[in-house]
Amino acid sequence: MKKKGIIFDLDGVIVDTAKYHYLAWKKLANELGFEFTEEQNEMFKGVSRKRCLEILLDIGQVKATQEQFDQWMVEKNEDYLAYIAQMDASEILPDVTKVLEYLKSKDVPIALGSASKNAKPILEKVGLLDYFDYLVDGNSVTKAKPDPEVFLIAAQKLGVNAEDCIVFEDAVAGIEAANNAKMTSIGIGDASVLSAADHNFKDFTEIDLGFIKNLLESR
Ligand code: B16
Ligand code: MG
Repeated sequence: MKKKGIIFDLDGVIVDTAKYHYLAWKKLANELGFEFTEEQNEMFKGVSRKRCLEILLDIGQVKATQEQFDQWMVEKNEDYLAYIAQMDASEILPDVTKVLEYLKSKDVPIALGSASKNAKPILEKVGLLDYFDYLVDGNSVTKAKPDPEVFLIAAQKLGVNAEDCIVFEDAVAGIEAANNAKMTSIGIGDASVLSAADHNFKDFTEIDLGFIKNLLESR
């Protein structure tokens, strides 16, 4: 049996921070004089903060100097951090801890592969940091998903071949990144949106531990 490694995305997989990102972006949009809808926020999932702001300014047709751009990035993040500060274990998505516990019991190495620069404080706040052997986040990558960089670095840290890694992701770009890295991709969310994934589940409550056992024992 080959050694397997597991990689979790953060936002939308472990915790639902998309709602906080949305509120912080919406506040900025409103201050700049335009609306930003939850539907538009879908485009922001798995996308870097900088790219999100570029898209937001396109939506509002707002032109920014470099100085304004940098200032709005900081402003949005400060608002987002205020939401994160309130987080606790109750925000862990259902059955995520069950799967993490199972993986730990089988000594499977676990990494985080997230676009967020706030990944570590979020895992600390919800009390899950100790489950992770390595964190690869927005501070450690140069190329955004769907580039496979974030997951390839995670595989390297885990000491596992890319094709022996299993990735849990909620974003289209994240599934593409996992597929580009030749990893097994598991889509968490709407299967019609994440149709490129190797396996699809609405959330972790749908995942039977036997399914994970089979993945760990395959090939
Ligand atoms: P931050 P993930 C992503 O996290 C979010 O889905 C995306 O909406 C956000 O813009 C990005 O992190 C950057 O987050 O502003 O905290 O650095 O889904 O890759 O865990
Ligand atoms: Mg995500």
